[in-house]
Amino acid sequence: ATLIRREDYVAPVFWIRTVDLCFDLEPAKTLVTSKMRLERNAGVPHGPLRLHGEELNLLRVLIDGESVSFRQEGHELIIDNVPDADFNLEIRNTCAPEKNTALSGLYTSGGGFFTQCEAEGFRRITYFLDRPDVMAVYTVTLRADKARYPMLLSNGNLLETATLDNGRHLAKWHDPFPKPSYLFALVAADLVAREQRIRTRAGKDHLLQVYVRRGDLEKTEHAMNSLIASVVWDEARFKLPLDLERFMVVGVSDFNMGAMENKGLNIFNTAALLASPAISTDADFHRIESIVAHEYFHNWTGNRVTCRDWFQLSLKEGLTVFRDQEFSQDMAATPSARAVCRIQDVRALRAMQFPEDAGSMAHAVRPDQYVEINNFYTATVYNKGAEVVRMYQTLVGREGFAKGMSLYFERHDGQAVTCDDFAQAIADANPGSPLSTRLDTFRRWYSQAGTPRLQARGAYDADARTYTLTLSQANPATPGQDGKQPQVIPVALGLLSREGRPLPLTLQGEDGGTVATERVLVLDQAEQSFVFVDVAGEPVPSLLRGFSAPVVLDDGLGDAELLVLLKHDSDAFNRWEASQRLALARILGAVRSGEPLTLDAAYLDAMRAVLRHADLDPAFKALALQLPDEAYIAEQLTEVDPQAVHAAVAAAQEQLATALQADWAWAFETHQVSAGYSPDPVQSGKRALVNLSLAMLVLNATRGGDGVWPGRAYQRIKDATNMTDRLGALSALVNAHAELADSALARFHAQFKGEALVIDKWFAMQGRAAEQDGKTFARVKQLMKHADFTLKNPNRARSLIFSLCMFNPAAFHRADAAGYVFWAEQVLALDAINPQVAGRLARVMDRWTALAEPYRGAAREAIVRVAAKPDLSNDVREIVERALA
Ligand code: HT7
Ligand code: ZN
Repeated sequence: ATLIRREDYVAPVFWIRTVDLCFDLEPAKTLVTSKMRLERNAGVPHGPLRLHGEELNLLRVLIDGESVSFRQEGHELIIDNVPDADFNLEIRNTCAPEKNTALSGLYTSGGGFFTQCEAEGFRRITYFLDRPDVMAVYTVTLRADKARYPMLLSNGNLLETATLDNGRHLAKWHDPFPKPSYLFALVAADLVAREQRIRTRAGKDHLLQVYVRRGDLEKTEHAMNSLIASVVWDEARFKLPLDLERFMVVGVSDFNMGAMENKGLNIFNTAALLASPAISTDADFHRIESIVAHEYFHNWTGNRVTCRDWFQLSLKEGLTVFRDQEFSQDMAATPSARAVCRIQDVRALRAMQFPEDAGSMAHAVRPDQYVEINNFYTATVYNKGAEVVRMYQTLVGREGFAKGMSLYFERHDGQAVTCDDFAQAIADANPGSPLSTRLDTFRRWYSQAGTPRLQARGAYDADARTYTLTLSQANPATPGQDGKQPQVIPVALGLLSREGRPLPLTLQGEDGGTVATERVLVLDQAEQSFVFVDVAGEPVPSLLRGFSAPVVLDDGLGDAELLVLLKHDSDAFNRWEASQRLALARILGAVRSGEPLTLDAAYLDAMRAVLRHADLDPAFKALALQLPDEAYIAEQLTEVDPQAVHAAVAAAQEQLATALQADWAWAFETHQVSAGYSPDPVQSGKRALVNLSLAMLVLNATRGGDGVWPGRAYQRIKDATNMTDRLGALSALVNAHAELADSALARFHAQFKGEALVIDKWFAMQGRAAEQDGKTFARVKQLMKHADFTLKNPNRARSLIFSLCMFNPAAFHRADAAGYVFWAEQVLALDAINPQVAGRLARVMDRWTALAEPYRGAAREAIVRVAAKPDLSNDVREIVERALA
């Protein structure tokens, strides 16, 4: 395996300007003819032409119509003698789509052909300069059996169709936009489309199409509405119009990730596309909207301006996640619903990215090296990358950021560029801003891995009426990186009086005219102090509002201050944060002391007050009353005993259920939705609170409380008119290991037999069920033998195996090591089928060195066992070797 380093980047020796591809599609053997126009890159030294190719059968190579000598070395086709002037290169090869279980390149699924080329899948279709800085104009001809593959799609515009002999037909497509090979796509399948014509603000007409299998058409309405909303939003917010006459979206059920932004032909995992109230939860509707938007937004951030090399991945992914997060917030409309979006994004960041930043795979937002690029589609590149983009906006303001985006496109439209180019454009568009005066320091967000620790301490001087806030930062060492330098940390803050009133914020040296009650301080040194004047009494600081930087904050606040923030903070994010901190302190106290957890009256009363609050949004209440994720709790500990963490969380859950039983019953009864189903924030917020309440009531019933609730949950599963309520009731029974759980699961399975996406949920729910005496683990082992289970479909494999290993720490980390043995077996089994999916599963062990014994030793043994396998994929080998380094 070769280590690829960012600093070794060299521009390509050749450009490919145009490519004419012709496919004769057959599942066992597809013939690919590629005719390219190449040109030497005058800017780099002469060298041979080296094309990438994997798992291909080469038939012929012609230059300007003449056969030419070539060499094949590893995954390269090398041609030493090529003309100095522009020339035509023709290559003919075959590939085997039906054998392609890795789902990278051209593969078959459900009787159709689909492609996935990011990051390096195009080289599994034909020989090419498969790197993002080589951008070509594509013309694509597809030939296939007409009855089996009536739809023949590729990027761009349809030029012609024709009927051929032997029941075959042809379609020819042309994409006028030069693009890197990772954005190429083709689909040949028996599909139907939902269509919508739209006229954009710019007065142009476009055809939007969502292609799916025949029976799924009615599940595409939400995706189409999301797509239309995305087009409208990008034009309004960033003045970025749809640049294609036809924009197609296709669903496929075998897919490695959520979706792919191929130019004009997005391909989606059906799990990220199909929705109906009967089969999808509110969370599914929300997720689909954001993924449809994400892929659409890539049309500018990724496709029109792409990445120079894969180290720059966050240039498109961090920026596009930021854009989809902003879109979701704007769609949410009310301030409270916006805050709920932000809370959910931060929760995901902390549960996924913080552990990554502290583990064996820690890497910078712009990594310095990789063996397998597929391993770097990470929470750091995506979610921390989005936080970095958010900080630009915080530092230059919303308008300043939009100006920066315009300059970025003015400068780089049609180019393959770097994260530095983006930073420069935002800074240049905002001269004199807190960003442009600190740009070099700000850039450290791209180069330094690890989550910075921000410490804040306040000192009030009653005589001088000043409040001095001292901020300091430190960033712990990560593999290969110690001695980090200070970063730019925007700290949005407010000060509250002890009674909860917002205080005016005037810094020493400013004229007293400033009356803002919220402002942003910029920390760019190891330590800085800020003196607020005219402060009437000792304030309660509300720091890092809206989570203004991806850091761990230590503000030293105790219960009394947190209770003030929980009650009064005008920043909903920090209000939620206070609820989490109160819970976290109690759970960590129990875990660290080894004493059983007992929730105190102050905490329970505060939670009751939140639940019963007259004005708070139900969605917010559900989030505030949810305990922190076990993964996030584990991150606060230097040595983690997952069973002790789980025991404390389970005890907290039970006590919350019992102490607030009457309040949960009240919340359940008073938040029912009677109107027709809509996934909007108001309805979904009520359902979230109702389902949380029901889960608490069922849990309490199984612990000796009011025994009526399991029966009510069972009845609700029968009567529910939407999947959110049905699944909520089912998971209440399953998580509490209620007696009725098994018959409810059987009933649910029978009802949704044949609905693959719902059966995925059925597996996932059992894989994620709260562990109790090893029951969940035993159930998963049993389900691996279920007739509906298969490792070949990534959604299904994830639904059961990942649910256990990734999302159920207490069921996975077993003292008898059976969880780790299971993990090793599944990583190896998956690696033989689909290395990308296996690589993801391998990541579960990233944090093994933080485990307490006996988990630590057993985890190491399992990793060593995987690493010992001689023919591991690069994907898995890189992960396990980094874990053991
Ligand atoms: N840009 C895409 C990332 C991607 C991918 C998608 C599907 C299968 C394999 C893949 N490898 C990389 C998806 C996105 O971020 O929008
Ligand atoms: Zn993306």
